[in-house]
Amino acid sequence: MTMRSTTIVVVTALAVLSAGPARAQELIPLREAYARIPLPKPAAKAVTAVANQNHSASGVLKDGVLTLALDIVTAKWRAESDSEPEVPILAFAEPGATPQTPGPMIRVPVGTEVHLTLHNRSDSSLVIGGLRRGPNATDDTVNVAAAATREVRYRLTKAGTWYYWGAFKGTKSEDRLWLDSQLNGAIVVDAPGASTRDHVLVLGEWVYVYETRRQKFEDAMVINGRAFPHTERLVFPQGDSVRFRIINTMPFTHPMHLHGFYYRIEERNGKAIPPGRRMLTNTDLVSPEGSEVFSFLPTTPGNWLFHCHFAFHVDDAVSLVGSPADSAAAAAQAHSEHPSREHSMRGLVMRIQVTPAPGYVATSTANARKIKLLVQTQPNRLPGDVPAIGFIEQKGDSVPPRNMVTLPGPVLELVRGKPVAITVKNNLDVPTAVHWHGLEIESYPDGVPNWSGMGDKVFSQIAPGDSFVAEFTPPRAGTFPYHSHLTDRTQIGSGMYGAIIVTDKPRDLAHDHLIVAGGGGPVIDPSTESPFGLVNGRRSPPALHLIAGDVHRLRIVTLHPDWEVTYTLRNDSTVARWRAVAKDGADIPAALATKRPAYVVMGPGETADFEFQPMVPGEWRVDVSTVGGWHISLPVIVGPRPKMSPK
Ligand SMILES: [Cu+2]
Repeated sequence: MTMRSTTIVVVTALAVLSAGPARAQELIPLREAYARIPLPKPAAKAVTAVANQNHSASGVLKDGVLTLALDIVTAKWRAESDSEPEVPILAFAEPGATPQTPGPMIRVPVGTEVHLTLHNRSDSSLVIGGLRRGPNATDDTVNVAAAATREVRYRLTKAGTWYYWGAFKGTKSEDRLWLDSQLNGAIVVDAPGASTRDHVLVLGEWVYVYETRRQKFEDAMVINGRAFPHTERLVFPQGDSVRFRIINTMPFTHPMHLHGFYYRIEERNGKAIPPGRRMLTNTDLVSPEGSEVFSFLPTTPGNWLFHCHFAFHVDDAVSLVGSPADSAAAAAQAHSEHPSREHSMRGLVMRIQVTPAPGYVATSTANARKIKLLVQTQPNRLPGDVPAIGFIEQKGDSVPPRNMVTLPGPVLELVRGKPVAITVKNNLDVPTAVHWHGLEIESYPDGVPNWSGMGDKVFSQIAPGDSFVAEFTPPRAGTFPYHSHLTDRTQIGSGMYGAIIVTDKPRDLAHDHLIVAGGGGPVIDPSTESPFGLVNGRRSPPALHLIAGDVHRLRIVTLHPDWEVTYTLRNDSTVARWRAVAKDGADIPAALATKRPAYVVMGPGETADFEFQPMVPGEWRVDVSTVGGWHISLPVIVGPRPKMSPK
């Protein structure tokens, strides 16, 4: 995990929570993040920049030479709808054309020579980088003084996906905050014969930090220059394969999650992955300032999402909606709740619609096994006497106490190919929704409020006192999470998550162990060291018991809404070795199913299965920790194999 540069004083709270050089005291109460501040105003001479969906390449390609001119201009831009706040940016533009964010895409066959003219029409001296990939790529930059023109010629010799960027002179791409933050443009260099039928998605952030010590900020996170719900809506026919090229221009990771389908990662950070080593996944951490190229087959029609799984990258923390135009308005709003906070996703989200093939028939869920989950609160359950929000299973007719939850939620043990009907009863006084993360099921039970489903049959949120029956047939054996899909930071953060284990035969609990790390309460006090995380529902979780000499499966489910989580299986002197066997419920390719040091970093929504064979009795532990946040140790006690009883 790469951190934001420690040379800059200003670190956004978002970056602190995701990957920043956080000390505990730098964490702020999230309500402070909502105290709105006045936005900077665009200059009078600024022209309006438009969102660039990267549908076409720019410049003129002739005889192996791309001729391209890029101006850098002072612009104004709306990250959200045309009625939402307009903010100042610098933007790339082809001469005489409308400026764009992200800038014009450079897309050429490998070996193309580029003749690039850069003309800086802004008042600031800038540095442009990322134009080519090489051993010293980060230092391979061009300075362009204010009003100056520079010509550069170079050859793109390696196929891959990355981006060019601009920043104020003397700074680096990771230092950018707001004015220079949208100086990004996709670069795709295609291998000979490669298909260009794909979608290039550039993830960006505009962040205006008002006061560094309290870290008040206004922030927008965008995909191709627009924030959800104004991102492009993608429509694919069922059964027609799709390729995404994800480019992350931010200096921290994003756990990108695709609903409904697995994708296979073909390229990471500009490097192609050989076919035998391509992971099948549905949630993956895109590297800071990195890229990922993957393909998927939309086999099931309906409405789906592709989104970041950090809760605060898909909620109002990354929206300018409601940002005040002046400081008087800011003062008036300073302590008010954001009006839309409870209801909508924002930021790094895209809608995907898959149109049904003729004659499509949904998978039957006849004779489904019935499960009933209640969603409720339990007062004072979490550290700091905070109420938990979570699940509890109702078995038969005996209704569990109304003020009790199970942390994490009950393990849902499902059988591959066998339908279930899970009734979710909402005993909260606010709406909720439940997502069965990673399961390749029909759209309607997928759990995204006002979106999951098809045609007229669309899931709405589960109102207080109401129930929803999610009927589906899990097609794949593996380890999965389930969790709230509404106001994630509050509901997942307070305990509304659990594990689904799909198997072909009952689990051997002596050799099959579950580790669930998730939210343990929303952020309440910046000075508290680690109130936020739970492992198997506890801050001091009970030990796992293993048998020496036997092979054990450890299933890890990561569902903390705000943190990347690191797991290390070790004792005081040694990090153990384990074999990776599955990720996100899918078996990993044989070439990658190797023994390795027992260490893994996971983002929210990811699962991973490992095999561990301790040879002798002893004590181990799984250290579960986050950067600058909480740390929890899970004891692992290896005992001798029980003596066989005589026949
Ligand atoms: Cu994110």
